[in-house]
Amino acid sequence: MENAKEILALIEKHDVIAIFAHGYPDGDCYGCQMGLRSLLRAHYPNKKIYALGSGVPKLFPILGEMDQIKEEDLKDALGILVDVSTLVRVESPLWKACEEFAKIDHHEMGPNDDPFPGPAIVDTSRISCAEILGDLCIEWGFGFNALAASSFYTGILTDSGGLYFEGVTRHTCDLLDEFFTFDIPARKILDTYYAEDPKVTEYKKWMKKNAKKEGQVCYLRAYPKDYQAYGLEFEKASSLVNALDGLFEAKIYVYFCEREDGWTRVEYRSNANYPVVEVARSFGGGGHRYASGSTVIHGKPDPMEIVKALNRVNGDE
Ligand SMILES: [Mn+2]
Repeated sequence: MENAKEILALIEKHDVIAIFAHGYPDGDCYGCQMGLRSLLRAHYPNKKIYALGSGVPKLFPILGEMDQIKEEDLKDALGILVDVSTLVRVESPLWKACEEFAKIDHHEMGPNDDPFPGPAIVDTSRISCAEILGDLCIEWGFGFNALAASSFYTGILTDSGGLYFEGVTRHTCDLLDEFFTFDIPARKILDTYYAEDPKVTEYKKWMKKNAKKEGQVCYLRAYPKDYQAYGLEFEKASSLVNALDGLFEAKIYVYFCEREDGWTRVEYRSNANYPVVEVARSFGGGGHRYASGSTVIHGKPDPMEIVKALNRVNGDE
């Protein structure tokens, strides 16, 4: 890879290197940051190497914490983007303090994105950025260590849905084979990453207890006082419609979650092949055939009218 040499030359040139990732960090971008930081620090003990952004706090005890630095610390720095396609999508605003940039990624650039200002290695066929970075570190002659192997493992396993999604190849497995020459706390990493917040678990119990049934429809209305009692924000609480799945053996379930300003997110689901999208559309929303959404604003339309409309839906074949 031609750009691999160019990026390595930049790494050798700069005494300060900051590794950046995307907002709402996931296992792949955080794993790439932790893995690359660990290998760069091992290989260049005299350089300052930082991983910036919020990371995945649940995994900090296993894979490491993010660095807390100031803009001044990045004088003449190289910024390396991992798992993020453009500077504007980088989570930490500190990227602005860097002098030069490089990028390793598996995302497509948007048609309106500015060209990336530095050498980039992008392969959109890869299941995770960690897989590309793993190859690159081999090409650069950085031996892996247990922390880097565990970090890249995290990226590959989480972005591939546990090797489930399209895009996992023999090569993915070869890399994993390499990583497992180290003692990787594989089960612990994934258990920790996928562990549900206990507040969410408790709120879901409340949801199940308070849901109602009308005809073929299971429905629940939730108000700020309901989810706030469990310490949840609207964004999280309103995303939990699937907690109603299977209740009362209903064909359709619908969840009305109101925000503090009276705006209500309405989520419709059917796991029994009852198409809900037409009803969602008739109330100004849309989505997929069996998973849709709409909104209610200050009680309009009346949520019970939505429940009634859903009771008129017939199942597919
Ligand atoms: Mn990724």
